[in-house]
Amino acid sequence: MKILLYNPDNGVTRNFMPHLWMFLLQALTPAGHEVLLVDGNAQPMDEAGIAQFVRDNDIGLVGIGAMTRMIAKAYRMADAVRATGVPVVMGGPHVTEMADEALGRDGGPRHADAVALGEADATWPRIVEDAARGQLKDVYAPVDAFGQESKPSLKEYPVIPWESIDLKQFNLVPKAATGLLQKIGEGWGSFRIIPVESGRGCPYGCEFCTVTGFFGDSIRFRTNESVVNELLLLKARARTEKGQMAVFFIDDNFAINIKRTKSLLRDIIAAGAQCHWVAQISANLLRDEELVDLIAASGGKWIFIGMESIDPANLKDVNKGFNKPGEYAAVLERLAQRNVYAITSFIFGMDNDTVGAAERTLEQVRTWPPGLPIFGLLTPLPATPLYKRLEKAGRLTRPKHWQEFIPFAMAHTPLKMTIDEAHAEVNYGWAQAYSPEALARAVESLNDQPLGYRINIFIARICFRGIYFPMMGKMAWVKVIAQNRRTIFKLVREGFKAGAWRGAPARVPAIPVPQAETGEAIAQGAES
Ligand code: B12
Ligand code: SF4
Repeated sequence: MKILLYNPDNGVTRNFMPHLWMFLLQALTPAGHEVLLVDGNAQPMDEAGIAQFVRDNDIGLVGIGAMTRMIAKAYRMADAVRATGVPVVMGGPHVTEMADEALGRDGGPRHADAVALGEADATWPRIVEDAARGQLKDVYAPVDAFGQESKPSLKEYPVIPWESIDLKQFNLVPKAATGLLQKIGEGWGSFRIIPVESGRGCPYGCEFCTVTGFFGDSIRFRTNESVVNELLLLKARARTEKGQMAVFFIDDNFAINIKRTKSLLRDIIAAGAQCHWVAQISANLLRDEELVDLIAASGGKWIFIGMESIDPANLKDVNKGFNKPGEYAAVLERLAQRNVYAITSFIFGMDNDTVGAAERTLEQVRTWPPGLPIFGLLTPLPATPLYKRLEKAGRLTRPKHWQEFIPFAMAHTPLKMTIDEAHAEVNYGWAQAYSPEALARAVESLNDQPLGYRINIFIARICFRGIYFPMMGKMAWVKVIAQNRRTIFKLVREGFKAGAWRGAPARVPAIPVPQAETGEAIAQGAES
């Protein structure tokens, strides 16, 4: 049987990275079946397109996975597939919580023939065999022989055959630039960010997050060896293709167990498996100097930190009191000293937010080493404690907000400002943090660094700007380039100066860095 695994875009924005679940399920598919992958983020497709694809390729089963914000598109695509007579199985965080919606048991239309609840590593082979026999069940739940929920230990992790997977659709180098870049610099024919997981689970239960409910609070890790081998495989592939590759460790908190993370990073270094990587790590764990040293030595370049708010009252409200705004600056400085920078994520529209929250946040951000601040709105995702609290309080204004996805739009009323005011805060955050002046300041703040670092922060800022101000089409790019022409000219001019690309002096800390406080067992905090 031929199987199509499809991940939709949300119809508005597109991800920069393929989704791990597709590669994982492909690797877990029993022998004798062929699996094709289409990620709508890389290969846009509409309803007619998917129906045609299914017919042209003689597909016998379609698997669709989606987050809440992609679910409306996912349902439309599922409907189009089912109209061709091919069964659809859906999985992922949204349908796990809203299985009745997907199966049409809530009074609405049915979109899926079957739903895979929770982690599908063990159920996927069964689903495939049932589908091949024409005997799909409605619901597949990961349970053991006693009917108890069971979670994969990850000790036996499948080998994802990166050496042979068709990754063409995930190349981030624009087609028009590929030829030129290949001529300029060996190794820039392609650039891909590949998701790799080293563990699952987070015990913290932040009020707005689905992770604790979905993956459970038991943390599970792959063996160091299996992670290292995967990195070696990816590096070999990038070398063969004369391309570039970076890894996104998608663990909710890559350093949730500091001792184990250090041992993994040491093994990566020992095996020569270093590559440029990004990971999510909570601020409190980055107090550990040795951990930060190992991050830098193993290739860590960007750390995603879910700061959420600079207001401790807000953090307490959403059960994330382990974040200490007072230490954010020191943490970021500690990373920057090793030329590791942070993607700092903030949420507006929290219950203690008042008008001016964005400017107050930016005042702090401007004093920190340059990074990539991102701003979102508090969103009640289905089945989260936040959703339940707001529903009980009658504060949900769009209780089924996922049925019509609107980017950066509140679905409930904040306590101390209006919905419009919350929208204005998020707009202000993005507009100020990504203005040509802010970009110029970020580049200038790295004047003591080699040119490559300055170019890196500039390109990263331009790309991240697109999260809020989507840059669709050539004209949008021309406009952004024109607005930032001063910074671009400056970087180009410097590129011609001798020595501009050389040497990376150690940065002198701008502020005193408190001593490390290591947590060797399961440490506090996690991000996503
Ligand atoms: C990496 C990641 C991203 C990446 C993009 C996704 C990517 N390309 O991988 C980035 C960083 C861009 C991102 C962005 C966002 N993300 Co995100 N992200 C994740 C993260 C950390 C890992 C995803 C992952 O690969 N997990 C590991 C795989 C193995 O698990 P999985 O995807 O769940 O798949 C398993 C099962 O679900 C199931 N399954 C999944 N799909 C399918 C399909 C079929 C057919 C079957 C049978 C089974 C199945 O089988 C898999 C194996 O067990 C998750 C948290 C997490 N730990 O999962 C959040 C998570 C998915 N993100 C979330 C959110 C909210 C967002 C944002 C909206 C955040 C924001 N406010 O901006 C944005 C939206 C992006 C967009 N374009 O619209 C939420 C989604 C919750 C929800 N109900 O939708 C999560 C769960 C985190 C959270 N805090 O709750 N994210
Ligand atoms: S620490 Fe991160 S992953 Fe864990 S519950 Fe909180 S937001 Fe979710």
